[in-house]
Amino acid sequence: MAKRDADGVDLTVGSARMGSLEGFVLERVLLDAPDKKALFLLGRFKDITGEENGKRAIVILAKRHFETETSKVEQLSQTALQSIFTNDIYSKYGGTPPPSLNEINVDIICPCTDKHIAKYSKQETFIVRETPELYALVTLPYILSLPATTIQWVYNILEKKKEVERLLYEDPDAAQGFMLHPDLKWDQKQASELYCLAICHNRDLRSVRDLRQEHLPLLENIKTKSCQFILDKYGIMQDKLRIYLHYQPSYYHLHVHFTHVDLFGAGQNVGKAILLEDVINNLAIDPDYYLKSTLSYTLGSEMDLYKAMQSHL
Ligand code: M7G
Repeated sequence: MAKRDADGVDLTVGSARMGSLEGFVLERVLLDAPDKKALFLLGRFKDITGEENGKRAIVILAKRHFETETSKVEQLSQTALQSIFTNDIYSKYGGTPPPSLNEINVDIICPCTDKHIAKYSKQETFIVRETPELYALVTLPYILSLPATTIQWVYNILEKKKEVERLLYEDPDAAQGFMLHPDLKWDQKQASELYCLAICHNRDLRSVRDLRQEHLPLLENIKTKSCQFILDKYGIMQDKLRIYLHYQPSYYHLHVHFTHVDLFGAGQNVGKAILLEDVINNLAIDPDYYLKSTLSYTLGSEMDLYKAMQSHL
């Protein structure tokens, strides 16, 4: 009998949710990302009977940044050293820190879809110029064709079925309210790596393309209340926060990214991130800015949206 959680979701993915990656059978390395010190793997979890034809999964392994708390740094003196070379006053070693300082972050998507595999696979990147006509002809039909399940995790958060204990702040107003959560990518160890996500309660807004001047109170509300919360809890001022939306996002339910300004990663690329302040400014100047504008962004050659655009050129 399959083991299920409170929502009836099948938990029998090998031994992953039971405490180890033992049942994971590697199919291939999707992506090796030295900049993120991360490895993206595709494979299958053995099913409960030990057969290898279990659910397909993506496993993302990422090395953690050092914690700077004094007690943690002091423990690093227990690091075992293996000499690589010495030359005059210079020497290099391989080091093995104590196990408690040697943990990695492990993210699992199981079962994963072909879209997840495309998203995390090595691929060529192209710049796309999306006119309002191209949006209507290709992008919007693509978004509408996506199964509702792709944003189930968002609704689980909004309905307080999942990540309840991780909720940082909520404004429950249906039109202008939102929930602030730590992003999946943040392990909450260091404020200098802060990454939060503000998810609005309004379910009609898919992306920046849907924003009009009437949504300015929502955007201002998200900005003001999230910044105040982050200042109170983490002591980070607004001018140390990079606040942005993605276009194209991976998930078409409006959300705003809040990251520490010193945190760098692919999600802040020109051609992907649009600063919230710029969105607010553009809508203040022209109520229909995002209805009328051509928007340029990057797309990977493996993405379904890129393929759909190619067939219309
Ligand atoms: P996006 O701009 O739609 O796509 O951002 P991106 O993944 O290309 O950036 C979605 C954000 O939601 C990302 O920063 C993800 O790390 C984050 N995220 C994704 N999932 C599935 C979850 C989740 O289950 N919980 C939380 N807290 N964050 C998630």
